[in-house]
Amino acid sequence: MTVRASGPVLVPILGDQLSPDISSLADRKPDDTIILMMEVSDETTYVRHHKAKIALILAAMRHFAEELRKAGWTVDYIKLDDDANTGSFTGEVARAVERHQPRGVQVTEPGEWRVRQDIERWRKDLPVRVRILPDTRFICPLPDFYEWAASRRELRMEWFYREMRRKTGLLMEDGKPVGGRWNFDAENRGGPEAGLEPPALPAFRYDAITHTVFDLVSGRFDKHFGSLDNFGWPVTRAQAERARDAFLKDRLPSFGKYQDAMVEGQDFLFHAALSPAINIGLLDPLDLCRRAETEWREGRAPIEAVEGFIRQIIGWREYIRGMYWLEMPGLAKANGLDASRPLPDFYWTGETDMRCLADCVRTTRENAYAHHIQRLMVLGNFALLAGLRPQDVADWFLVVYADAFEWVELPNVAGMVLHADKGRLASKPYAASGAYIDRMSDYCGNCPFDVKKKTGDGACPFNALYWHFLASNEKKLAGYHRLAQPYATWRRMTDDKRAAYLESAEAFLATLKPAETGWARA
Ligand code: FAD
Ligand code: DLZ
Ligand code: SF4
Repeated sequence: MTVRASGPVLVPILGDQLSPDISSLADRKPDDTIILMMEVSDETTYVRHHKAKIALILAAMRHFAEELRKAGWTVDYIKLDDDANTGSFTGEVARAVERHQPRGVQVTEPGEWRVRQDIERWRKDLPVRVRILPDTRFICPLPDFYEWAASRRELRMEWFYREMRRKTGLLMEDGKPVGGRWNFDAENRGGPEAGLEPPALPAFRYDAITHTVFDLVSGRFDKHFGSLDNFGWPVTRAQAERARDAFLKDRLPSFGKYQDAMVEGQDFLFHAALSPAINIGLLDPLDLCRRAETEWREGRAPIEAVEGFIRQIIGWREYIRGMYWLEMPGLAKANGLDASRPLPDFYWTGETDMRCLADCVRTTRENAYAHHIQRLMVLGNFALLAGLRPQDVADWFLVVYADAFEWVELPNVAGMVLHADKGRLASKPYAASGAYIDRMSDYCGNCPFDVKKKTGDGACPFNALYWHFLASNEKKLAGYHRLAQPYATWRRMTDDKRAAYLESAEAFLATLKPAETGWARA
């Protein structure tokens, strides 16, 4: 390795590092730094992302380059269709090292394992020193998470969340949680009420940069899943801040109450719809939580809404990220329940009579978004109960959502939804029958299946699948304390009843048509 004393420092900034205070720039000065941003085909096609996800990232990257230039930085920006583009981060960094003869490369650690492996290789292969810096946009540094994990037998989010409350001081007074409780979840169980009309998300006017990206994506990725017709994501920091402010004012007050509700055609309800902006760096998670806290302190939003929202970010989001790095690379192959059924085609086509699934796939296709309870209790629950292959399910979730990056998608899918990690992340599988979906949504009233019917023709498939799942996994799950009650119920049933459930489920599973290959990976 040549250690040069002169030349600028080259700072590659990846597509989910679009934050002016990213750690790779913290000690840099504009007159001594070349920022490298790269649109590369490896990233646009390692899975065949939803068109809106690619458009979001490329448009946000191009705007961020402008923002940096206005702030005085030199940005070397490689576009996807530039002639000499090698198509990979590694190839582009190597070319930039040739071009700029830097004295060093410094980069903030990437979000994904796959890219981390590439960057580690730069250290060996590039003729300059490569520094990899921690991503300080996360509240919990990875070494702290590993230390926390090492000190526990069970890695439960709730305990981790309390540490994060103490660390940030959010919703704390004199070292104690405000309101005398850490968690107001019990108040957050509102179902769908008739006439629930959440305020619309703010609409953005897109400029020529964004329209050029739409054209590029429509042309080059026309075979990818999803539509650009409804594209409404913020692609600049100013737009993301407008989206944030609209959420805090209009939807946060009801966020808690309707967090678990599902209403057909109401795609965002009172959710933030801010995960894409947070994940790519247009919004800072801690700043967002402090603003949410202010809404409570100044009496504009109730504690159960604000605590619930802050828990999602400093609790779930941070915990999920820690678990990803703790469990990789094994997590990507985990299959603790030995699930082997291929993904059914309706996850891509939306063609199913099951109203809940059809609506969740529709919003996914139209918006590159479904809210948490749709992902967990409809799309995820079905995947769990039907015994779908974890790697197929993970690929699907990684492709279809604008906020999907492996560090956050994979622990949610393999851990929270599929229990493929044998319970490292969640203390029991979130398995539910049709009754849960009926209670929390208005789907069942419009569905050709009868949610009250347990077995046979016209019965809601979730009902038989639920018992089929428990029965098929009895050896692995019967010892779970939190499943003792359903297993006791199962054992109390007559043989005929059990057989009817199993037959109904098998008959339904036999109707599933496996998806064609090529949707997720070329
Ligand atoms: P809100 O419901 O308004 O929540 C506020 C914020 O909390 C979100 O923006 C997000 O930053 C954070 N958050 C909430 N729940 C989680 C969670 N379980 N994990 C991490 N952060 C959370 N989130 C992603 O950002 N990317 C993904 O690829 C992703 N895949 C998921 C896959 C499955 C199977 C499940 C069950 C959940 C997944 N989530 C993912 C978590 C969650 O569903 C989304 O963060 C949320 O739906 C984003 O919409 P929102 O901004 O309206 O969130
Ligand atoms: C997701 C994505 C896409 C579609 N395209 C690019 C790109 O062209 N250039 C880029 O820098 N990043 C892109 N990304 C985001 C990266 O996949 C993400 O930064 C890495 O996975 C690291 O987490
Ligand atoms: Fe979904 Fe069953 Fe309700 Fe139909 S009846 S919407 S399949 S839960």
